Amino acid sequence: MASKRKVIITCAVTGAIHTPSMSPHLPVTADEIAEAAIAAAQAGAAILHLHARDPQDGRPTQEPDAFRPFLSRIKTSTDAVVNITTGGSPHMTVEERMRPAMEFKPELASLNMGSMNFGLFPMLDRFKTFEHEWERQHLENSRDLIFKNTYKDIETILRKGADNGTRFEFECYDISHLYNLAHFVDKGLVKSPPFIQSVFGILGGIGPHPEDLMHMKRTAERLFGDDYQWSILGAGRNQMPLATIGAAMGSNVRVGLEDSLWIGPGQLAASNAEQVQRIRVILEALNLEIATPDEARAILQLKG
Ligand code: KMH
Ligand code: ZN
Repeated sequence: MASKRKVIITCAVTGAIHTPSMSPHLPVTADEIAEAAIAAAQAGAAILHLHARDPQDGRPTQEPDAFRPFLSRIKTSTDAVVNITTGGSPHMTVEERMRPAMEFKPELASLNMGSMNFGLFPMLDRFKTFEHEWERQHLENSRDLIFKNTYKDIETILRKGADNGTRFEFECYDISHLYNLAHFVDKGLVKSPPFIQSVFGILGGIGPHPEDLMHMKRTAERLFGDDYQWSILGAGRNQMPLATIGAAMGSNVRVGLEDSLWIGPGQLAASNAEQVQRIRVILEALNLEIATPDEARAILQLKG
């Protein structure tokens, strides 16, 4: 009997985009992040993509000491692949953003493949009351914000990651980011297979239409042939529909409260695990199997 394709579920647990006033379910403290991540792994996430927050007001932080307590709890309670952000928040400097990945040398880290506008301000139409002033500023200031990922920045992170045995989730928010990745593959700085996280629906990046997804896939195939691993991340309400379309076409998937606070129209997800369970049901209905963490390590050729 032919074996079923294994799909890697990544869960992005808290991120740096959403703010605590938007959802009471967004994990903020180290204990909340650890518990949410462990539950997501138990629900079927093979990879946990992790950011940290200041426990006082929920502000994103790249302070390694803010990561340490939840990393150690996650490592003792799960065998999930730990993926540490180098994106941090678009408001931070690249040096700040790199700190935790350089300190903890994880198997996997994110790497954002181009500079771009990063429009968070449309969320002001939906969310009007904030407990902390920084939350409003975080959205408002994105009108005049460049998420800086120059060639020098990308090369620095690639070289330091290689020294640490860290491989990357290449965050590609637009077609040009695939060409940037191909450039670094050609320079010999990226080992195959690159793990491409195609991001849809961020204002400043490619849109969330299925045609956009097709264009990303066709371009990735033209640039990398069969020699890449593809994953789909749809922002906000696009999360489940795009993950479903992508999975049916051969992609891996990413869910989690970093990317969407929702489980249905107007309905907040109660947890990260709820989104993992939802995509798992969809994948199984598509006759696909969930990759275990060790299967994900083998597929992505991680150091383990
Ligand atoms: N928040 C996502 C759209 C990163 O952490 O490097 C992309 C992201 C960036 O996960
Ligand atoms: Zn992230």
